[in-house]
Amino acid sequence: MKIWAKRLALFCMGLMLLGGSSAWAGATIKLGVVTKPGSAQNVCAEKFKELLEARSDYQVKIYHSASLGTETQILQQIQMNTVQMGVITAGPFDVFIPEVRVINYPFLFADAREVDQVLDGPAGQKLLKALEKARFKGLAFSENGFRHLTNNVRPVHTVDDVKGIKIRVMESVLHKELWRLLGANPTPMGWPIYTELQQGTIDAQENPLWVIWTYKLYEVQKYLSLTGHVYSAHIDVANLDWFNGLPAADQELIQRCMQEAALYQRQWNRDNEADFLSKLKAAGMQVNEHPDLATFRARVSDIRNLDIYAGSEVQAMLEAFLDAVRQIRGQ
Ligand code: EAX
Repeated sequence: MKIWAKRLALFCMGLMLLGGSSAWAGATIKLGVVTKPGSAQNVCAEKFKELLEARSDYQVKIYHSASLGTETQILQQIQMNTVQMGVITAGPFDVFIPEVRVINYPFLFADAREVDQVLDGPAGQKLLKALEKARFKGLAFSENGFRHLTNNVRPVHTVDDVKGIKIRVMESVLHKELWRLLGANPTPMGWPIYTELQQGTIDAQENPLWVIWTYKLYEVQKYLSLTGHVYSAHIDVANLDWFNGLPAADQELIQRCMQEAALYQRQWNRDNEADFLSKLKAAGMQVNEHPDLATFRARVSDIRNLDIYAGSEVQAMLEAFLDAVRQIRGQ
């Protein structure tokens, strides 16, 4: 009897071990991006897939080109764990986690060097941690890039030229408020927006240069002003509970692969920016490379005192980011 009981116990343990080790081996991770192949999000997602599949038995299935809906909808699916991961523009996160408005604070970063130091330093890590309140595991920051304004109404040199222009903004609290302050007439919409621009439902939009090129917005937008008003990160996330349920070694591997993919992708974006600009000029866009940004800054100088930055947690996050930038500049 005793021997049989022991054997049975061993047999059960064996089954459990087998089950435990094979539960994730070869598992498929669903990863969502809203954009199409060739886009910044896809470059990061594809690099992540390549790295993780080369180093493990995981399979990564990338859902792209709005096949899962807008970025807001992808975030909801990640929360429900019907999709495990995403490379998502920071903008739409700020409805879920108000602290994210801090990364998109207008004119926060002067250049890529400041971006990297802040996002890869303690301030960026604090922000990734804050995502856990909405059940996201923040893995890394890749990038959309600095956002610039395009429109069909008139060349934009000073902030007064923006007055009354119907502009599409992301489904983001910060972006809507920002364009209202600048004097435009903002409408939040998910991505993509080519048809709306073509049909004239909206006159303007703002995005990094790769977007304007890859989505052929030069066909439906005449004027481009290099406003660089907001640095647009992607936040590369997973469902928190799914992630925490993985073996520790797998968690580490997934995090490392995403961090490497993000660094690779940021470099890709920066290496290609000048090229995107010349292509847009060659395609006939009328470009203002040096708009009067002082007029834009003046209009938003009060933004930190508005409701969107109220609340002690958002305030503390904003201080952490502003401090980090001041430190880099030696102020
Ligand atoms: O990444 O919605 C947006 O404006 C995003 O920047 C777009 O998805 C491209």
